[in-house]
Amino acid sequence: MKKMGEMLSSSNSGSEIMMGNTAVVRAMLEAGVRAATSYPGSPTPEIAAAIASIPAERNPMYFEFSVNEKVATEVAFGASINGHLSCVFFKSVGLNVAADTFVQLSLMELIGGMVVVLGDDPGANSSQNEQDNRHIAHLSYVPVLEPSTPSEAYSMFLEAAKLSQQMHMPIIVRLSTHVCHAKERVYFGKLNPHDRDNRPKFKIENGPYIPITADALKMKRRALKKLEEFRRIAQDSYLNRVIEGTDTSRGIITAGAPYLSLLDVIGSTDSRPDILKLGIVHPLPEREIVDFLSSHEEVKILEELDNIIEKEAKALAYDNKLKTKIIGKLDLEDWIGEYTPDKVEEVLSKTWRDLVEPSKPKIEGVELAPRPAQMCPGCGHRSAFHSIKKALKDSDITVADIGCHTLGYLEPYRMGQVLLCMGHSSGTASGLSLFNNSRRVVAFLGDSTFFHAGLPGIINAVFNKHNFTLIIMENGTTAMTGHQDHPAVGRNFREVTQKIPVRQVLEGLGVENIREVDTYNQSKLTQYVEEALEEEGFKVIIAKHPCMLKFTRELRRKGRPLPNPVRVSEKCNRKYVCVSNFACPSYQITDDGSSIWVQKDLCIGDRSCIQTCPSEAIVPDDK
Ligand SMILES: Cc1ncc(C[n+]2csc(CCOP(=O)(O)OP(=O)(O)O)c2C)c(N)n1
Repeated sequence: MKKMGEMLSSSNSGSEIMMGNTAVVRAMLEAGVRAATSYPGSPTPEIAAAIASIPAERNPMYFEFSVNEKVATEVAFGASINGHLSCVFFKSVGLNVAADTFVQLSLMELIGGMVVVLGDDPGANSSQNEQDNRHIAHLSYVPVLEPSTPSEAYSMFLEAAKLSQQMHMPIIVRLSTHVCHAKERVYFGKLNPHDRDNRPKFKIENGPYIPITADALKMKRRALKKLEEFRRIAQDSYLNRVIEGTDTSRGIITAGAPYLSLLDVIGSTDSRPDILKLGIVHPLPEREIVDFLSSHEEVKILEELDNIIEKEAKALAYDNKLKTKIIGKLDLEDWIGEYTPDKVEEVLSKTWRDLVEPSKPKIEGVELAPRPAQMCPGCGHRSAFHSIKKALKDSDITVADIGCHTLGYLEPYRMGQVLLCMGHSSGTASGLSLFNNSRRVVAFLGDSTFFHAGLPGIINAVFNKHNFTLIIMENGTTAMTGHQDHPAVGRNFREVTQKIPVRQVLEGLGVENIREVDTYNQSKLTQYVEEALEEEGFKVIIAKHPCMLKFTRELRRKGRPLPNPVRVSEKCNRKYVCVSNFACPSYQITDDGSSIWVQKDLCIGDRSCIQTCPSEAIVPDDK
């Protein structure tokens, strides 16, 4: 990490093998970004990790994890209209949370410039959906650059920053999971010191900044005009280019990660179609597309996620009375998911069988052991679900939220029967409790999510007197995305800060019925849930235990030993509660099913399992 930070802040030009996410940070520094903001979410958290690696004295950039993506966007916006180049980055669905703010940005004069780095997630590898944020860019009149490689992530960020500063408009650099995480040698330029003028430049005359009544329409007209100006730039930009092939009757229009997969698939074929590789995917370079279409008989549009370029290309062909056959994606049976080389091979073989034959699987069926997602050994959420389940009836309705605790929906806990997005659980539970006198409703919520999007649902539950039990799974961190601090922790990205305790916030919001318990105190938690479920109204249980993955990592870093693991003694009566109900992955059943043993390298010695054994057979291995 130290080496990475030094490389990122070195004033010399050079080259290094780095991830797309890291390359973006080098570009941020070279471009002179003053303020960067984010809320964590895959595939972009390594951008923050790279920023954290820069020695403080060599980092001129302010960075914060804001409480959610909307606030992050607003902080970056505020910095920009005060004259500072800013950047906000987050995952695909983060744009939904930021949307109310984000859609306004193109109406504003962003005098310092502002780059929005999005981590889209084709294949929904780590998101609750697979959304194509080009739609939101269209809706918001914001240009989109789309790199295919880490090197392009670097150079396109620089280009986006330059254009955004020139045109005072927001520009998206749209990454996808593969580009964020791929590694390659990136050649970077010098890091010249930037003029650090700290005088606030905000002036109302720089605007307009108030989009109300007739001005909202004037501002929309300006935004549309700027987008057209940007289209003219796109027309001549080196970011869109034609790569000539050997088959001049056929062409492919593509962008982003699918371009690399395409090269993999057709690299060695004799008759390669021409390729129009787009780096600017919104607004499209219309003249270039029309030229490309008109000089080919057939053109395949190879794009990941939705068929946005396809629709625009077809409209352009119609307007220009072109006869070119345009082959999109909707005729494919299964067009969703990541455009990996395998997928592109499948797609192209359906389009042009003579060009690409579907290859046989290269590796004959290797059987891998199934590895379902699961909570870590010692996870406080496991103790919570194990205890809560004892208090629930089959008819109860349980509402999941997003975080590590979502895993409670898995066997054997089976809690959390519906999930929309971060922070939905209180609102959804409120709706489920309407006209409902027979089925009790229980909702779950993580502590980072509490601050991110959980508060309005809670306030609404107090305000409108809803009837359900909310269990806040407080583990003192944003565990799922890599342990980022949140407002209850007492640290922000840079320094020790004031703690904003969950309980005090609840009390301040007027929640009267609050219980709080450490989840390792399993019988107490069961009792609290039983009691709360018998009561009317809105009840909150704070079920807390520190994230043990974070805790054990910190111990290891300090060179401190973990407590001894546990073992199963001869008292074991083969009731299998440790495996079947508690389901800590440290417990294993022997192949013949006759006994249970503890995998010592998994057990962290937390001992939360001891109380689960009806035969009292689990003992610390030091006895
Ligand atoms: C809008 C949005 N932003 C970010 C994410 C990524 N993400 C998934 S869960 C989560 C927070 C998890 O933290 P917490 O609520 O404390 O639960 P924990 O994982 O610690 O149990 C985040 C940031 C997301 N899914 N949606």
